[in-house]
Amino acid sequence: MSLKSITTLLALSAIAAASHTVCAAPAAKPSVAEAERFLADAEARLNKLNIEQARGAWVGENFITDDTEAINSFFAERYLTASGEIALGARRFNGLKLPTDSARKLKLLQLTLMFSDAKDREAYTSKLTSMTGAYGKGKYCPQKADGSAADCLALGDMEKILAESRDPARLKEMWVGWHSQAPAYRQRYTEYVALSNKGAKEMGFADTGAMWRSQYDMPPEAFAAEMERLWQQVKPLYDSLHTYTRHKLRETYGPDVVPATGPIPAHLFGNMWSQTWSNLYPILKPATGASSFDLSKVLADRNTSAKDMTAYAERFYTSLGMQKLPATFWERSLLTKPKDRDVVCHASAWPMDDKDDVRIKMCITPTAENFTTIHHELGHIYYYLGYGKQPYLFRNGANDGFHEAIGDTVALSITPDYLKKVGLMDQAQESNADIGELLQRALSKVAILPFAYSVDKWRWDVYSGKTKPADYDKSWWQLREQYMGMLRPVAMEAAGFDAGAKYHVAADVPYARYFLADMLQFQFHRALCREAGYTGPLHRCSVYGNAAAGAKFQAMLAMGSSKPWPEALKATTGEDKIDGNALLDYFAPLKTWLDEQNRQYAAAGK
Ligand code: X8Z
Ligand code: ZN
Repeated sequence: MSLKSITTLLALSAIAAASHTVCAAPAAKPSVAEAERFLADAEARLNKLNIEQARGAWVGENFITDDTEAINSFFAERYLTASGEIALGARRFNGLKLPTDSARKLKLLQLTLMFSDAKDREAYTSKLTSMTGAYGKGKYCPQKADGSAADCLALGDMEKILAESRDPARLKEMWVGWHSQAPAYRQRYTEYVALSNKGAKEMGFADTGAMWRSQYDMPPEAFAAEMERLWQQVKPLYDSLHTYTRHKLRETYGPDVVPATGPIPAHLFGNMWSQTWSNLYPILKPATGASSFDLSKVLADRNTSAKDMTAYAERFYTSLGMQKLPATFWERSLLTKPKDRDVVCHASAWPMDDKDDVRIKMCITPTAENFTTIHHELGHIYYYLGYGKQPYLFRNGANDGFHEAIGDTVALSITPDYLKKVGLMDQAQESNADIGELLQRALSKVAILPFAYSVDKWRWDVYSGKTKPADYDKSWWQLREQYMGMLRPVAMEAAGFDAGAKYHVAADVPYARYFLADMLQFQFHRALCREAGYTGPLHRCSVYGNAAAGAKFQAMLAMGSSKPWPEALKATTGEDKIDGNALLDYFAPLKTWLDEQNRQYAAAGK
């Protein structure tokens, strides 16, 4: 069937669905064969448009100009037009008894926005691409004392200062400098939210947040309850880490900067969004018994190139039996920040076609944090390659949390023993410093939990209309205080837009995925270590080079989204629920240690 006839068919079925007159001839019940044909056509059409869309987005984010922004929206809009038409057309087959795979495809097709008005569709895509571009171009240009402009700082420059400086005034300046960029697109975001909701409602969802929560093989309310259950499970561990961190920050910055109780100013955590605190490790590390090993220093001293960093990660995956990255990956990826143009530096992984054109876009520098992130990005890449043979609609993660968890699972295997094996750590280096190692990991994996939960709690309320545009910042900081125990370092501004200073808000990428991934990766790690026959403490397990663990992992990657995620989880881990216990077990020795430190501080009256 040609594309044109699909469109005509869809238009007719939409009219039929809208008709309630009793005298109209009843619409013929569609047959299974028709449904199968519809699905095959839809997949072929979307596959083609998706390749175009990926190219438009790639140039849009790699060479930010007004023209590439327009190209990006043009192709995004074409895809959205088709996916909306198809989603509407798919309704005709709802209720028909179909083979399991086809029924699943039919359902997946309808989890989307749909705009019947082309003007809305155009406004929606152009606002989105322009916000992503504005985020990528954002710069803070400090003024010198004499009023003349100093060099402008890009986000990466400011992140480096936040990571390394211990001068609270400088930290505050960087924090405020970056957060003052987002108000420029606050109005656009407000309009974008309204448009997005319109598209969600046309498809039958209460709002866009409800559509996001519907992507998990369960009703949206059940998903929200799951998120809360998981948060309650891990909250005590976060609280212990937060309390310990407060004591250390007070020792560093003094009681005037860090209060004894209540929320802590957000600029002191070594990260622009205070979402991971790894850069505080030198302040927080145990007084005795901690390893003095510093991977960032090793990578920087050796001038490890972006390509070499990526090759370390690739070798981990090939050691598990996965393929080498295709030559085009190396030719087409962007691995370092270009000097002569604006790009969206936020790391991302791209499936460009239905073959093996996969790419990374990341501004890699030789740090331990980037070393982990490149393993994260290759996790996405190997998922793309792993499910590459699935039909279009199943070329996706079992859920988006799975997608985010693959590379993180691999990165949990970056242990001292592994680093020695690949020559990044001296053989003589102490590797019996468990608490320090666990603390270092907790500073990213535990610290991020309330952040990852509350970003979408904020958006769910924005999309539902519970939070009005005038209250964006009020609600954002109410959640930061309640869940993260943090405070805005300076008073709020009338038209502020702090949420927009986070990439995923400006680019409208859902965030609950990282919360789920944080739990899932420990479940996967435990299962893979078991598969490898490992029985020791989980933080010392590395599955590097283990074929059995690799085969187990690859089987999950190959499934894509062809089955409801609990089945993929069960096949890999034996569990069918996402659960915080694997994470809690992993960090149990650290929890005991943190609680003991906190007891000692309390006993000393601090
Ligand atoms: O955005 C990312 C990845 C790309 S999917 C670099 N992450 C989240 C973030 O940076 O906020 C990874 C962990 C959390
Ligand atoms: Zn990711």
